[in-house]
Amino acid sequence: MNRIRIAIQKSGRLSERSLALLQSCGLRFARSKDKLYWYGQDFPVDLLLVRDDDIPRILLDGVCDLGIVGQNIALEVVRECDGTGLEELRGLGFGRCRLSIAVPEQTQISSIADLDGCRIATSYPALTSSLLEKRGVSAQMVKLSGSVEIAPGLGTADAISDLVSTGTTLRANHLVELEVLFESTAALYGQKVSLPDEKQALLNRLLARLDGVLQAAESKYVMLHAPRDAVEEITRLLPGAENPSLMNLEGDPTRVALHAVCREALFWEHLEALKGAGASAILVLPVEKMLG
Ligand code: PRT
Ligand code: ZN
Repeated sequence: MNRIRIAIQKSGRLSERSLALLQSCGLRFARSKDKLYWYGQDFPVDLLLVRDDDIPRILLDGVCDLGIVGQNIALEVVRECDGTGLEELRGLGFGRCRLSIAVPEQTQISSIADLDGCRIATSYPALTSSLLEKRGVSAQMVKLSGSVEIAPGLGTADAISDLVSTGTTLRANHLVELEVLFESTAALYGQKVSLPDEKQALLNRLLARLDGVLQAAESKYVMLHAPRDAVEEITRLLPGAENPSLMNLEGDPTRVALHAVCREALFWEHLEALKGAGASAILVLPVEKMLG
């Protein structure tokens, strides 16, 4: 059957962004009553809504072709050894967090090396121990599926390895971040298998749309007026811009209108530098879709 099935998180930090991303690829779904399986309309892509932890297994078992999940979850399964059939197809840039080692405010541990032989509470034992082993540290993993941050206070671990975003949870539990082990974002995963031609063609079409959405999200359309003799310098100052369009300005032969797509983030500092180089009437517009 030439339909693609994608597993996404049913309810949690990744749910809304995962669905919104697929919708911006032009996918629409008929929501079923039990809300676990959504049938794709217009485009043969269906959704399965599940707990995020189940997504790698669902892919490895071939229940779904694609899944959107945090790299933290996928890599834990990969490190556990049976996840080598998973392939990261695209990083998606949302659900950002870091897997960090944190220790009690009062502790003898002051560096990663001091963790040798210590007990570390974590929901990511395989990923944590492999990242520590790369640094020559061998520690004992205490696997917990939640409330990892209370383990040191209970005396069941000397340190924790947990996801951090704002750091509020650590502070509330009198823990300090010792070091970031790994930066994670949500990613689109697939199986490392070859698909029948038609299904592969469908997947390629979906990936091309996804690339268009991801590129557009970073891109900005810039319009400005520039002195004719500063066009080269101004083009150089536009991040990720190629071949701008130039147009004459009626009544002013010394200046031109310049339009360009910037494919990298554009900050106030960039705009200030453009102004410094003689640009005026600078307008920055969002880009909704991009193809080719
Ligand atoms: O029910 P289900 O199993 O599907 O969801 P879940 O509760 O296991 O996962 P959920 O929705 O909390 O997280 C889904 C994914 O979001 C994670 O796998 C990460 O990839 C990503 N993510 C991003 C985070 C965080 N930020 C995050 N801060 N996941 C968890 N946290 C937790 C962290 O474990 C800690 O308890 O938030 C706390 C720390 O947050 P701060 O802001 O206090 O530092
Ligand atoms: Zn989960």
